[in-house]
Amino acid sequence: MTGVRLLAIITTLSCVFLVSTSFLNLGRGINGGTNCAGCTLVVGLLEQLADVHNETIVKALERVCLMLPAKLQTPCDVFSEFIGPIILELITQDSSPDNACRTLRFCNDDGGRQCVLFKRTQKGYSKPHSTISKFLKKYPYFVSILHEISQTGDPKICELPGIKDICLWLDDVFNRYDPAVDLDSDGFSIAETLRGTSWRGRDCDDSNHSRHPGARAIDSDTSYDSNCNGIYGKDPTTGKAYEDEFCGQSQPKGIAVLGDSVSAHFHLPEEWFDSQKLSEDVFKDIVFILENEIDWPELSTATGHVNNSWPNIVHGKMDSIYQRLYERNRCNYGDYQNIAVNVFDIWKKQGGSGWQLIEPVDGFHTNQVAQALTAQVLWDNMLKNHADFLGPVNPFNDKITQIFGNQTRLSSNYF
Ligand SMILES: *[C@@H]1O[C@H](CO)[C@@H](O)[C@H](O)[C@H]1NC(C)=O
Ligand SMILES: *[C@@H]1O[C@H](CO)[C@@H](O)[C@H](O)[C@H]1NC(C)=O
Ligand SMILES: *[C@@H]1O[C@H](CO)[C@@H](O)[C@H](O)[C@H]1NC(C)=O
Ligand SMILES: *[C@@H]1O[C@H](CO)[C@@H](O)[C@H](O)[C@H]1NC(C)=O
Ligand SMILES: [Ca+2]
Ligand SMILES: [Ca+2]
Repeated sequence: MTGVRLLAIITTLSCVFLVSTSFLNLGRGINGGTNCAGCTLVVGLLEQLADVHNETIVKALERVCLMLPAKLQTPCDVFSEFIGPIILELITQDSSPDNACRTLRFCNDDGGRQCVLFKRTQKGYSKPHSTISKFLKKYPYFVSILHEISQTGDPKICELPGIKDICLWLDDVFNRYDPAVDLDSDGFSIAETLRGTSWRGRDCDDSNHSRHPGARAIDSDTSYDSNCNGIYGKDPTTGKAYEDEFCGQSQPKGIAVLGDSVSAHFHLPEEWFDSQKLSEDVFKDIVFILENEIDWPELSTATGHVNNSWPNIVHGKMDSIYQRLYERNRCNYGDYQNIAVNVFDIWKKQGGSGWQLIEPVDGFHTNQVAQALTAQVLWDNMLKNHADFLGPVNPFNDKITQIFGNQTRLSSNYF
């Protein structure tokens, strides 16, 4: 049974929703929430595929499955063997995707209402519980897993065999806010994904933590490139260091972006969920994209730095503040950092939970606690890497306080 691998692919995508929301410990939503939405999309896509290509579901799935990169294949097989027969039987019974997922218990009728994504078919809507039980009895292994899961809450797609491995991998990817490859621990990497160069400028020497993008040029970079802008050495005609000659008076400026709403560029390509647009090409880079948490920092407003090489799933060109800084002044090369969610990491290391940094009503934007923490992280980063922007601590501060108190006399705005 290899036919239902596509299901695993798409369910992988659903996992992404799950893992990305579960790392914030957000609520699961009603009617089964993201589990239900994921399942319904999967089954709906299966039905469409068979329809569009006028072939058996198994055939269609086999074809699509071949589009997947190797890394996702084994878990797909495991999952296919587990759930394939169940889904096939459900589809053969002509139930709508909503009902199929209700039968599988990924969707439920919270408060007596059912939320549906697809048109209700006459057949199969509002199946009585006895029919569902009879159906599930044929699949004791599935039921035993459902039962196990329901001890801890609702059935979760991430608990299913095969998908579990994918979710574990994603969990690992999604919980990492520092580069996976960083031999000298300076926060900069030579690998692209896993919080690497897609997120922050490339480390030009991963064995020396004094050399990284945004570092201060040491000895004017006469013999080594310590700020990783690619500029070093001496001009043989003037005898001056190139860093001094070309960059010294140029006021080079990098960009560091914090705060999820500004920097995270999370979105799922519609081509992954549309049976008519599925092709090998739209899945070609799915591993890379997942390893970047579907956040596309390399194409984002703030830190974008590569041409859009996915015209089939990302529409439009890249333009970014970093790109413009670079065009304005070549000395700014590589000096970008997309470090938004590090605030969550720091908070969690202090024993907090992600949801404590989110406004409870809109469920997305950061609250005052997060704003303050972001300011602290931003300040520390400035202090460490760009103290020259801030100017020195004024040695006369104490004297000023001595003479002028808190200076409120001169200002109508107390703070
Ligand atoms: C779909 O496939 C069947 C069997 O292969 C064939 O008889 C039928 O004509 C096809 N329908 C269309 C619309 O191509
Ligand atoms: C590391 O890089 C800095 C700056 O380029 C340099 O001064 C230092 O000697 C280097 N250290 C080693 C061990 O190479
Ligand atoms: C993007 O494409 C343009 C034109 O093809 C090319 O000149 C430029 O070097 C590319 N930029 C990057 C970062 O690859
Ligand atoms: C500043 O000083 C004034 C006058 O001494 C005092 O009334 C006020 O409470 C002080 N404000 C703050 C924020 O400490
Ligand atoms: Ca380094
Ligand atoms: Ca340099």
